[in-house]
Amino acid sequence: MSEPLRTFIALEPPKAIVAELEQRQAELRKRLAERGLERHFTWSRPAGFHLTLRFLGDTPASRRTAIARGLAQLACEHGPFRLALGQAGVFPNWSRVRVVWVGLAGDQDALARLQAAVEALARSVGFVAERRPFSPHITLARSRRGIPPEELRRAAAVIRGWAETPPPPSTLDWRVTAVHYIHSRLTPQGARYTTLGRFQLGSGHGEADPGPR
Ligand code: 2AM
Repeated sequence: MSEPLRTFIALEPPKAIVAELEQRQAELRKRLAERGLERHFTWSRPAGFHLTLRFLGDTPASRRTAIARGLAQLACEHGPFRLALGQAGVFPNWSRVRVVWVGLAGDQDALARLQAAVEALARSVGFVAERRPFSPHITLARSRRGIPPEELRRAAAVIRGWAETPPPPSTLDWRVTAVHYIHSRLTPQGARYTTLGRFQLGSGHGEADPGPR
């Protein structure tokens, strides 16, 4: 495929963590639904739970090849590390909820080093530097446009109650072993994701497939 694709670089949590995120998401949906507020949000599908390291947006084929090569190289230089789910929160703030997310705990230093390397790769390939600081999160929901302010205020209170209720202690953490290069297709039903390449950390053996599909 030679036209630009909307792409990004991310970490994908393993099944057990996806299941835990699904539970947390279901609990929030239930709380909002009980108050007639659930319809004001779009909900990430479990297949789409990921930790974005760098959103690239429209990426021509030549840059996709360069990114895949760069990720293969970068994966050689960064070893596996451990992450766990952390506290939930919202962007940008409680009076203007746009994104509801779950944060990350665990080896933040290794995560930050990996993300900085991914950012440097994006720049070296010609992408403009990301101005926003990296704020690791996994998105569970986004608010729809045009919610009446009073309803948004009520929803924010519900989300805050949910975020501040500590979930059952999670002993789950996981070993991050790969970086994924992903194509995002926007459809009326929401974003659909296809993996273009998966790069094993510490091994030096990435599998890239940026070819036609
Ligand atoms: P998210 O991690 O907060 O969900 C693929 O679209 C991913 O890239 C999404 O998961 C999203 O953020 C992130 N993303 C989408 N559009 C973006 C944009 N314009 N700027 C930065 N990140 C974006």
